[in-house]
Amino acid sequence: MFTSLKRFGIISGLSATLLLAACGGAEDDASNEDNKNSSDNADVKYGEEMNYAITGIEPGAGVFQAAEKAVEEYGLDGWEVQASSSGAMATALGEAYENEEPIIVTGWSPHWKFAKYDLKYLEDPKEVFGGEETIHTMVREGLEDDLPEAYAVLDNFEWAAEDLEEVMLEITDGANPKEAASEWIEANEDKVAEWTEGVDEVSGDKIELVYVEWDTEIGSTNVIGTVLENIGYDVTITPLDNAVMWEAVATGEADGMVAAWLPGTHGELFEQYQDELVDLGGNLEGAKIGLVVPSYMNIDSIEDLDIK
Ligand code: PBE
Repeated sequence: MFTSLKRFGIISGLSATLLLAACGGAEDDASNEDNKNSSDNADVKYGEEMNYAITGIEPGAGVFQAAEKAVEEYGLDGWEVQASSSGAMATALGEAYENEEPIIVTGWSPHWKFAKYDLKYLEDPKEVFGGEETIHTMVREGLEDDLPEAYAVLDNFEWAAEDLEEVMLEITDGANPKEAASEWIEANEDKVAEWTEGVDEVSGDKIELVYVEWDTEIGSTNVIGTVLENIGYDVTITPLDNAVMWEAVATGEADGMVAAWLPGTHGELFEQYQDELVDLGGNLEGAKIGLVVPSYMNIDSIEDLDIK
């Protein structure tokens, strides 16, 4: 399923986007070439057309809070980051894209939207959105003693942006998240074997992972949850709000999560809870957040947004 040429093309395209996004310098060069007169951009008045609204996601998300900070720091008077959900943001983006209308969304990578649409991050010279991030795995204190096999698997869990993108694309194309996870696991036995190497099977021990219904986390949590199920765990995955997810692991109500974006996006939550949970380190490198627009928009930087 993942090997069809079309899909391969989409995934390679996405990887290139991430690569460019990851090396800010290269991206800058490319967009400057596309848009020789960046001073032209200053004349483009998108604000009114967009009702001075940035299409946000859940207000508890780090990227939402960073977007509000950006409005402040760039002096975008009159602009508002509208609370929504990740799903509604994606729908709004798809609709605007179809009609070639301007839209600004709070975006992140890895994400399937870069494979489906031609998009770009707005430059962020004040670095309000931070740089490249790593997604960490966090577990509750005591998990190593209570469920050593699960602890080992969660500790070993590590994959590439391209892996998660494959799962996300399947889900956005209509696959049930659990089925997409199982398919990815079947197609990537070698990778999964590294996570479960030397780990004994268990018989029905209960484990609860928490996550937020962001596309990235739906994909990753379903994959690691299914891997744990395959070695014999009785796995529950529970969607929560961002802050509640952190709190649940810190208080030991939940066993773990694979959704901690650091150092920037969830930096404050990490600071708040770091003494009460166990950081198992990165499970994915090269993640990123920012303001994302369709490439057909004649604007390159947050600084170029017109104020009311
Ligand atoms: N996200 C996806 C999250 C982290 C993962 C970028 C929407 C956030 O902003 O908190």
